[in-house]
Parts: sequence; C-alpha cells; structure tokens
Amino acid sequence: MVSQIPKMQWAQVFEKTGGPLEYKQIPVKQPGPDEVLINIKFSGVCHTDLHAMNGDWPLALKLPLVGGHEGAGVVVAKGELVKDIEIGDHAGVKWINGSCLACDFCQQSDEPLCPHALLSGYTVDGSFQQYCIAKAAHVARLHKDIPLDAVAPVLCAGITVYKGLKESGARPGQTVAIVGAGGGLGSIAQQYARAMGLRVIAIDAGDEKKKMCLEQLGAESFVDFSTSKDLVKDVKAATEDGLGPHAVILVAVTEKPFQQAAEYVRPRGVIVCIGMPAGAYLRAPVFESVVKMITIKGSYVGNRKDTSEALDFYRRGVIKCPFKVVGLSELKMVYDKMRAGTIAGRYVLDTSK
Ligand code: 8ID
Ligand code: ZN
Ligand code: ZN
Repeated sequence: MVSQIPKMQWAQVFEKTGGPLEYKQIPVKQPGPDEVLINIKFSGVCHTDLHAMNGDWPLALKLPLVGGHEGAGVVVAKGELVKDIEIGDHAGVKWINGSCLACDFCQQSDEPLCPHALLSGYTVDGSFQQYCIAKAAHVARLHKDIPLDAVAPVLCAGITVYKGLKESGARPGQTVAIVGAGGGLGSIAQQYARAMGLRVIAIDAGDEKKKMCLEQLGAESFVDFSTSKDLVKDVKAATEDGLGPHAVILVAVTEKPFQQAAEYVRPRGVIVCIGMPAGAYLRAPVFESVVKMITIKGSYVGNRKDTSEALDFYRRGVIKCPFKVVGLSELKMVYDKMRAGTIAGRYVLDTSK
C-alpha cells in the first residue's frame, strides 16, 4: 500500500496573505505516530478558506499554506499509535484537525474551544492537496456507502449548521430564519432544519437562489435582501402570527444582517452567529433586547459527536447538499465567484483534475 503513495502531489498553495494562489507540485508528507495520511478525492470550498487567504481574521495562519477543510478520501498510511482506523477506510478532514484531548474543554467534548486545536487549512495544511495529514482521533469516519463528492460539504458546512441549529434551541414546528440561505452553509442549513422539523424562512438575493431555496431545499418563504424595501417587516410577515422567527441562523459574510436580526427575531428568540465577516461587530438595541428577552450567541463548528450525528443524517438520505464539481486546478475561479456572491450551494474540487 505504502509503495503506491507518490513522492510528489498536486496542491493549491499561497505564500502570503492576499495570495496569489499557485497550483503546483509539492512533496507528500509522512504521518506522525498519532496521525493518518488521507488520499483526498474531493474537497468542498468554504468561505472560511477565502477569509484565510484574505487574512480577514485576527488569528495567525501557517504560511505558506494549503487551504481546505472539507476533504473526503481514503486512508493510505497511519502512524504506529493509530489503532481504530485502517488503511483503505474512508475518512474526512474537517476544520478541527486535532486537539490536545486533555484541556478543560477537550475533557468536556468542547474540542473546538481547545486552546491547542490544530485547524485544517489554517494552522496546518488542509485538503486542497491530494494527500493530507490529520490527527486520527479527529478524522471523520465515513461509511463506504457514502459518495465522497456529495459528502464533502457536510464536513464543515453540514457539521457547523447542524450544531448551530441545536444551539438555537428551536423545537419542531418552530420557525428559523436562515440568513445567507443560498450559500454553502445556508443551503445545507435549510436541509438540516427541515429534517429537524423546523419551518424555514430563507434570506438571500437573486432568482437562482430563490428558486433553489423554495423548490429544492424546503424553505417556505424567501426574502430577497437586495430588493426588499423593509427587510424587518418582510421577515416578520413571513411568520403566521407576524411576531417573527423563533431563531435566526446568521451565515452571511457581510456585517449588516448581524445588525438587523435583533429587530425581527421573535420575543424569547435566539440569534446564532456563525458567519464571520472581516472586522464585523454585532449591534442590537439594548431596549428591545431586554424587553424581548433575546439571546445572541456564537456557534463554532462542532465536536466529534456532532460530526458523527451530522454524517448520520446525511447517510440516512434526509440531507441533500446542492454542489457542483470542478477540478482542484480551478480553485481561483471558485474564489472569484465566491467574492461576487454568485455561488448557489457549494463547489467541490476533484483532486484528480
Ligand atoms: O464554525 C463556524 N462558525 C463557521 C464554519 C464554517 C463557515 C463559520 N463559517 C463562516 C464562513 O467563514 C463565512 O463567514 O460562515 C460564513 C458563510 O460561509 P459559506 O456558506 O461558505 O459562504 P458563501 O457560500 O459565500 O455564502 C454566503 C451567503 O451570504 C449571502 C450571500 O449572497 C451568500 O449566498 N449574503 C450576503 I454576502 N449578505 C447577505 C445579507 N445581507 C446575505 N444573505 C442575506 N442577507
Ligand atoms: Zn468551513
Ligand atoms: Zn484541548
């Protein structure tokens, strides 16, 4: 098996924040004692990867860097301490590449909060390469009956929105507004919300995303933020009693919707912030926040249990992620479309092209 692993591989690399991206050959690395080497077949492209290349966040990244954290593939090598995953198994590289497993947060299965967490495609090289290393304890276990292209977006977008929906506390029959509904996280969020018995108001822009949300993803209504004259009024009006949604899942990449949500969320409602626009601040009127008893919180990816649960929803066939496959060589084109906000759903890269 090991002899089939090449010495060199194709990867998308950038040397400094701001780019440019270079599609080139780099060496394949050997896994450490507690690591696996995964032959990545497909990798989703998350807006986080673009934030990383732009240097949008106040968190240092590894340079030069191979981005990517929605990588699905096959285990081809493993370190001597790895006992519970075998060569030939299917596995996924997610944002949390590894964590210390010993700190206060890791002890409570809150490993995204681990101060020593390794982040795929950010502090360690990620899945925009053909052979990627990850800590065995954290790789997602993928059943062999799951197609590797379709499942890739679940490895970040799916886990994150599933966790965010749980954090919202919304119960079956209640209504959730998904802000940024036509993007990668937003489109999958509608599917998880439906599978969890929630009613969905989708908020985004343009006819392509509107059609996708209403006809494919199960939203009951769509509010176009680019044409609405009074967004707060339109979102409230989309609920039967006009009192607004019980929860708001913010997955947009601009600041404005983070300032608006408190105005349309229902009294006792919960606003879950997931998108991370560069330099953005939250703002909510104190008076309304108090008298409406609003909760505003952040939600950050998911732990290993959220991962297996999110994958289980997918495996049971109740989640369909809209995705388009292009070659790994075409990442720059995907980033151009992402910057323009014209991607409906997710792009998935085929690492063989
Ligand atoms: O763990 C986390 N918190 C986590 C995990 C994964 C991703 C957070 N994220 C973050 C990303 O870093 C990014 O900031 O979630 C955000 C969304 O990622 P994405 O879904 O991969 O991005 P996208 O596919 O570009 O979709 C964004 C959508 O937002 C819409 C756009 O039209 C697009 O469809 N949008 C914008 I820009 N402004 C909007 C507005 N005012 C809006 N939708 C509604 N109202
Ligand atoms: Zn992501
Ligand atoms: Zn830890």
